[in-house]
Amino acid sequence: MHCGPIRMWLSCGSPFPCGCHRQCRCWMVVWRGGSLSDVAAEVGNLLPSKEGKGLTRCFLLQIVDILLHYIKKTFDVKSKILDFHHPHQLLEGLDGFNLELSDLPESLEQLLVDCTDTLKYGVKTGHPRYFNQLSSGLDVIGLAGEWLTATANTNMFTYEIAPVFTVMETVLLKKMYGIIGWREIEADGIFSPGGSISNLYGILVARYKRYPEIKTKGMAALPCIVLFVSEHGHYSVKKAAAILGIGIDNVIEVKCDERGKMIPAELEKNILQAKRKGQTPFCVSATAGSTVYGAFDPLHDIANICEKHKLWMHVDAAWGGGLLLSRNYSYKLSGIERANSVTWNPHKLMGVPLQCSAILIREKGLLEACNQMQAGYLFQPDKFYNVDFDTGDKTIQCGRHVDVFKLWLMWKAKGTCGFEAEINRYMELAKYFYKVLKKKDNFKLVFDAEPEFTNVCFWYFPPRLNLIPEGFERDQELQKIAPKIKAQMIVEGTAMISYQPCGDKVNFFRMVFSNPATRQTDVDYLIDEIERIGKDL
Ligand code: ABU
Repeated sequence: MHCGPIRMWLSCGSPFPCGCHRQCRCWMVVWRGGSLSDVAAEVGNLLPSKEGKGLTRCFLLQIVDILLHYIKKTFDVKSKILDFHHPHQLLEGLDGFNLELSDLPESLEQLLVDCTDTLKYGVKTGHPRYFNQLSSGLDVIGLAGEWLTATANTNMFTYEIAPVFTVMETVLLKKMYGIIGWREIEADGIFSPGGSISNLYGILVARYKRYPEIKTKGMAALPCIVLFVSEHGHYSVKKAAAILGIGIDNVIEVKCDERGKMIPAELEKNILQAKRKGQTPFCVSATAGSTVYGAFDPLHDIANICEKHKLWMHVDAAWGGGLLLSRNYSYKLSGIERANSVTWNPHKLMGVPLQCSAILIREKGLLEACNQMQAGYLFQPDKFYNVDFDTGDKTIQCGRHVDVFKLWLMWKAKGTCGFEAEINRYMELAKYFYKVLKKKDNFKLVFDAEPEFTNVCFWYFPPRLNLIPEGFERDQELQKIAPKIKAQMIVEGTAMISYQPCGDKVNFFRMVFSNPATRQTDVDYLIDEIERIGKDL
């Protein structure tokens, strides 16, 4: 006997061929009323419908099976990372996968097919050969945390509706202050929707600290304020300046050395120049782990300059923050303890499912003073519990997603040592990758020195390019190589790696390690794959 769910499995290419009765019986036991399609079950038959318990269980168990199938494929190196289609193809519809919304409800069976197809046409970011972004991997405990979070479906603004999560957030923040080297009593923070928003918070609070009147009077009450970030710093610093009404012309880019680290003497020169021009410096945003080169700015030198000129020191450690968990490598962030604010994204190096980013401020009360609006309908001061845990008035948003539980659960599961071991392994993989590339004639490193972080930047030269003398003409050709190789990888679904131009350098690949599933064999595979695709270009 084939019931509805089994038809769904067969049509989506599941591993349950005709001998599916064990699976089939299982569903029948789960939901005694029959299969999903037997009653053309619809969403209205699920809980909280009176008789909905069995059907809900049946539906959710099938969702779990779809996800398990996907997870298994994700970790299988032989499976494709993606089944690429162009946007117009997705919009037009693919093999019954139709994104259009209808006036009438679809059956639950159709929804299961839609869930399967949504994953089918997506990207397996946990695949061992997915190197495309700083955030990658698929952590099963983190995933469980995200499921639980979605099930709880609450809002972080008050203790009243998120008692466990708001207190959990304070526990995590305390842990992070301690790792940075701050005392709990002097620190504050919140989880925000990503590194760009955390950087925005850092600059917002820096400005408020210097000019609290900004909150009531606006920018007209301020002199021409300027801030500094290295030329390799994240673009979100400029975006924050635009959002905050500071203006991107008032973000001064400080020169870097060849490895992408801010040059402290240049910073000081820029500060003095700005003062001479009548501008008012108020903040420096240093970078700990730049996006492309993985560079760490010299934080102690920058802290000295900030202290001398009384400037707020923000450290964008969105990418590099996780390295603080490694006893071998945390020295690269030495000086971070002197920062006034820090961005740290556990969804990057620590592999927490997106999104999970913290803004940490070394002054209690400032976040709230800066952002508080005292909405009487939410933050009643006469509640019967300790309203210090109503953290919503520290934020620029109102509703706030629970980003802490998955991190907390992963920390419980791995311990700090577990994160450390993974991070150390990424550093070793980066060194291995660098050493292999160094020996290969057709690969050239953007800088020939051991990687400072897990980023390794390099060009691939097809043999034809070696015949062209170094210079403009060769660069014009080289510029096209990385995009072509990447395009073919995507179309074939074999690997994913990012590329970009940077300053005067034409397109180069940026390899990055933050995926727990990646092994040395995957690194070797990537190199072979680049050569295979690139040799005739
Ligand atoms: N700074 C956002 C992440 C960029 C990246 O994954 O390459």
